[in-house]
Amino acid sequence: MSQKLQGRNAIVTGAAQGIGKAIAVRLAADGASVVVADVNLKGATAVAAEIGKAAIAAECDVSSEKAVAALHVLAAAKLGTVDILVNNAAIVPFTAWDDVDLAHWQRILDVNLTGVFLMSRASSDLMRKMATKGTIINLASNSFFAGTPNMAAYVAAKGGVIGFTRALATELGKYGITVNAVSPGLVESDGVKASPHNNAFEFVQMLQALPGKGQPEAIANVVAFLASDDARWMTGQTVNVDAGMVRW
Ligand code: NAD
Ligand code: 4PL
Repeated sequence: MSQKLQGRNAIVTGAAQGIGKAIAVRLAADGASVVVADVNLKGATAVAAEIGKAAIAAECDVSSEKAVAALHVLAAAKLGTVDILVNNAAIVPFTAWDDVDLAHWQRILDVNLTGVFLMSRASSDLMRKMATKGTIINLASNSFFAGTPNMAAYVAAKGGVIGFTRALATELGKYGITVNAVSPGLVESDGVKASPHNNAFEFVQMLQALPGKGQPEAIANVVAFLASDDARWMTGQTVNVDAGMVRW
């Protein structure tokens, strides 16, 4: 593995399992120090132990302004600054339209969109204070382009993430901070494996240009590229990583 991220400090949210775990493992393999943040502290601690001395586990609910502030106090104290923020944490629901009520809608928006705002607000403020030319990478979803069933609030939140990615790139460009998004198709993550989404692989593969089941490492590869200096001239972009399922 190259050491393209040597000396960089990263926060990955939702890194206790699935795609977030693969991203944390990959950024550390590329030389970064990684804060493995998750609402599931036990899982985050296990991932940090697996990575070794380059990782710190931290409990954080990204929908809580207080928890996000505490996470940044920890990151500033232990690492000094944040060079790479990966907003990966999200709830991935399988909820029939008839069950989409206001409570569901608000919870999904709180975690999947407001969580991205709260983390980006705090990390970019720290980056600016420390004059860090950092980068923010958001996990969107190709469900925004496909209008995937059984996740209406989620699809709406991911559309918000893509819009926010564009706006934040404009706001932060003058500080040398880039903001991009990765948009996965269906990925065989821990969460998907444990949900009815696991039954959609056959259907989704009919739409993909490339055969096979999407794996967390395939997403982590592209996040590692966006986190590296190779991507310094890209900002405000959303990159689909979905075996060619949607093309736009
Ligand atoms: P997952 O369910 O396997 O893991 C999500 C992690 O986020 C868990 O560890 C969970 O504890 C954590 N989390 C949930 N709510 C949180 C909160 N409030 N604060 C902090 N952490 C929280 O999910 P995944 O499939 O690995 O998805 C990761 C990201 O990729 C998400 O943004 C998801 O929307 C996106 N994505 C996934 C797929 C897919 O098919 N798996 C497709 C497109 C996009
Ligand atoms: C195509 O983001 O993009 C299922 C579950 N199928 O979470 C997603 C597709 C899922 C998706 C997603």
